[in-house]
Amino acid sequence: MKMIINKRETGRRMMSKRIFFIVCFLTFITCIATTADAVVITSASDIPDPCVVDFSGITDEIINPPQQVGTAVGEDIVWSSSISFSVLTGLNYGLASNGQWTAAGRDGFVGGSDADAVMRFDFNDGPTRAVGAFLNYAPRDVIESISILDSTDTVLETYALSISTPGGINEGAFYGFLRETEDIHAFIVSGFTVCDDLTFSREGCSSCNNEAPVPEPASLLLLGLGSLGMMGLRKRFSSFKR
Ligand SMILES: [Ca+2]
Repeated sequence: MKMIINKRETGRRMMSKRIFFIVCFLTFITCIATTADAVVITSASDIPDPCVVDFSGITDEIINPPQQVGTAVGEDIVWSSSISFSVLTGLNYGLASNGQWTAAGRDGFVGGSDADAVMRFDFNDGPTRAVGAFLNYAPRDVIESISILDSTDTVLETYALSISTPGGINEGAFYGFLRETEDIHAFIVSGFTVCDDLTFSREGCSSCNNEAPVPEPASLLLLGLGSLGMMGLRKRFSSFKR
């Protein structure tokens, strides 16, 4: 009789330990998923309700930022730069070892024109939850990067770019961010960078194609691991009953 009681007591303790570890594991995963709010995206198709500023219709070179660039999509978007000779251009643009962007091929874009350039796009009609652009740069001894800012100019996320297109013509890569909440007020592009097809999320925008939003990896991971945890818990409860 004593042995049976001891056995039951040991089983109960083991069960409590298992439940404790499973709860700890799920809490840990929830913390990771909550912290990973923004996701770096590498395709314009990852942006829900995309609105695209393609900078087309510029035939010359406009220096002296800031400039209004959102008119074509019915938005107030101001492009500015820390460097006075950054350009909004419809001309050819050399990118050193990464090749060149041409007037005909890219039909207008913006260029930092200096390794220290910090270009920014301010979404003055309201924040967005996703933003990105087609990018390249003339490699210099700096870290070229993209960032997003909230309403107080606090950096929400930043990402170091790595683009290599030796001798390429009009080549580059799309990079941006997707967030769970609509809190991106500005998009920053740093370095001797060029930037075209600024794409952001805006419901009802005139250039939207309303593609279905892509589920975020962090949410999927949480859902998957949560289900696995529940399955394990159920299995252990049923074996304990037996
Ligand atoms: Ca363009």
